[in-house]
Amino acid sequence: MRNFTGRLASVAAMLACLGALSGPALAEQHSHQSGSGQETASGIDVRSAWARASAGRAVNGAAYLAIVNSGSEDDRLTGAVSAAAARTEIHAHVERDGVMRMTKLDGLDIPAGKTVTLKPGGLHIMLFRLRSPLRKGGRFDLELHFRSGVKKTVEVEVHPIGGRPMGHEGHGAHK
Ligand SMILES: [Cu+2]
Repeated sequence: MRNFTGRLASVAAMLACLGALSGPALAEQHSHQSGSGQETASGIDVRSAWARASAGRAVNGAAYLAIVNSGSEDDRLTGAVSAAAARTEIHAHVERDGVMRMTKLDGLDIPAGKTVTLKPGGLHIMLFRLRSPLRKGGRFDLELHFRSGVKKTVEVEVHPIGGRPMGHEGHGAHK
C-alpha cells in the first residue's frame, strides 16, 4: 500500500509540475525590476525574478528571471538553490513530435554582452517540492550559481496565477 501511495504522490507531483508551466504564458508582462539584482565585477546581473502563485495543492513551481552579462567574459549558470524548495533544476522546453516537454539542463550559457531570459514556455528554474505554496504577493530568495564562482541571490516575487484555471494538458500554451 505504501508503494502505491508513493507512486500516486509522484504522479501528482508530475502533474503539478506540468500545470505550473501550462498557464497563460504571455498574459502578463513583467517589465518592472525586482531591484534586488546588483552589478558586480563579474558583470552578471539578475533582474525581474518572479514566479507564479501555486495552483491548488501544486507541489512544484517555476521561477523566471533575466540574466544579464555585461562583462567581457562568457559565463554559465550551473545551478540554483532556494529555501523555498527541496530541489531545483534548470529546465528548458523542447518540442518533440509536436509536443512540448521539459528537459533538465546541466547549465545555461550566459555569453558576454548578452541577456538570457527565462520565461513561461521556455527556460525556467524548476522548484521541486515547495516548502509551502507560493502565495500571490509573497517573496522568496533564490541563489544562482555561476561557473565563474559568482553567486547571486535574488528575491523572487510571486505573481497571481492568471486569468484562467490551469489544466494538466501539458505545454501547449506557449506562443
Ligand atoms: Cu520544469
